[in-house]
Amino acid sequence: MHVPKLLPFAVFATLAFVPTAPAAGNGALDRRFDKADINDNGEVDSTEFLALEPRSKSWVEAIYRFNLADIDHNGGLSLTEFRASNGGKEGGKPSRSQKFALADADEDGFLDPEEFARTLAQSKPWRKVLRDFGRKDHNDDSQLSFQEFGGGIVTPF
Ligand SMILES: [Ca+2]
Ligand SMILES: [Ca+2]
Ligand SMILES: [Ca+2]
Ligand SMILES: [Ca+2]
Repeated sequence: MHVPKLLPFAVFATLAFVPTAPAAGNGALDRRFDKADINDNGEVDSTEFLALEPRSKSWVEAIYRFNLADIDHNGGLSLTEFRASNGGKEGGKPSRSQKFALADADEDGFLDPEEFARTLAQSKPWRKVLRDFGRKDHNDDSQLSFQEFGGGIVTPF
């Protein structure tokens, strides 16, 4: 936060205090935040956030909501961001093209099996990931195009 140098101390103290001030009715959410913040640095990063997610959810679904909740895009959720997003539960689900783009870590426009796994339930065994991958990889080049992924003929880029 940018604070002008000549701001009276009292005002500055109030501004600085607001984001961490306990608010009524947030008890359960705040406890969840404390529990999620494993390294106790006052922010829930993506790894800590993923640990909160049920294993039936895919990595891309979780990261999609994490990114929406991370309003200042600093890679972590402050308590304020955590509260505003109801613990990262707001935002719904990514579209197919958003899933594809999120999963494509090296941004080459294709998903390799590891990237593809990010679009499936985290609990899915690797052999099932590979089986699903093989079914979709019609040209057997060990890469899924957006079309093979099931995205239709429109590319996400
Ligand atoms: Ca943390
Ligand atoms: Ca943030
Ligand atoms: Ca890729
Ligand atoms: Ca392919």
